[in-house]
Amino acid sequence: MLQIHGVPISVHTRKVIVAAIEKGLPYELRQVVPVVPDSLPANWRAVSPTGLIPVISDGDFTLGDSAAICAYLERAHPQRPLYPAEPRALGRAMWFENYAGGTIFRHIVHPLFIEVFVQPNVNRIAPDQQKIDAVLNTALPETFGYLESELGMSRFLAGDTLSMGDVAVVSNLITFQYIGFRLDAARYPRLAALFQDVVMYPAVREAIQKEQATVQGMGLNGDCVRAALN
Ligand SMILES: N[C@@H](CCC(=O)N[C@@H](CS)C(=O)NCC(=O)O)C(=O)O
Repeated sequence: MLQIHGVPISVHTRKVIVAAIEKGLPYELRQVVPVVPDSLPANWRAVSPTGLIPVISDGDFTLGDSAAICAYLERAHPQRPLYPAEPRALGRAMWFENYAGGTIFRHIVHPLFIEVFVQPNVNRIAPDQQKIDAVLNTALPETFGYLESELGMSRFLAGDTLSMGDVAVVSNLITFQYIGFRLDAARYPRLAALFQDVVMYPAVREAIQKEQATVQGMGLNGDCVRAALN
């Protein structure tokens, strides 16, 4: 069976879980939390050369990086595609998947997660409000404003059907809200509409439902996905 090493509230692990669910692949989630050193398996660096999650094991094949894993799953299990066939739509889907990991996560979700969750709960130090404000006042409006400007021509970021680009962007927005921040629907109405569409997509919805025990266990705020839980 496909094994996914990671935690479901990780924005990148969630992409892989959604792909497995969408494609009807049975999987086992092996809990690995990189910021909690005690949670790491003994051979972790051999499994994950970067130390990051997610990593999959599929029989004797091991692979890291959510984009590489999702591309692998797409080729190995082409049913219910998550990447468009049309060249420009494929390009856009991959662009937004990349943008989600390289910009939204790296410049917004990761620094905020470090300040509001890791510092107080793992390192036992107070969050740095200046760092939080810098993200909220600079990186966030630039990034969300760009996404807002890219929406409106089509229902999803790469056309009229959901792609991994949408899953990757919304996965960031879910974790961003779990850690206590809000997506301002008045300022970013198209992005907020995309968020609602994607969380209600059946495979995403199932992934969200399955991760609620972790959300509650970590003391996070699941209000943003209430609609997907009913
Ligand atoms: N490019 C990688 C990024 C993976 C990544 O940054 N994972 C985060 C969790 S979402 C992580 O492992 N963070 C732990 C750390 O930074 O030490 C991917 O797409 O899988």
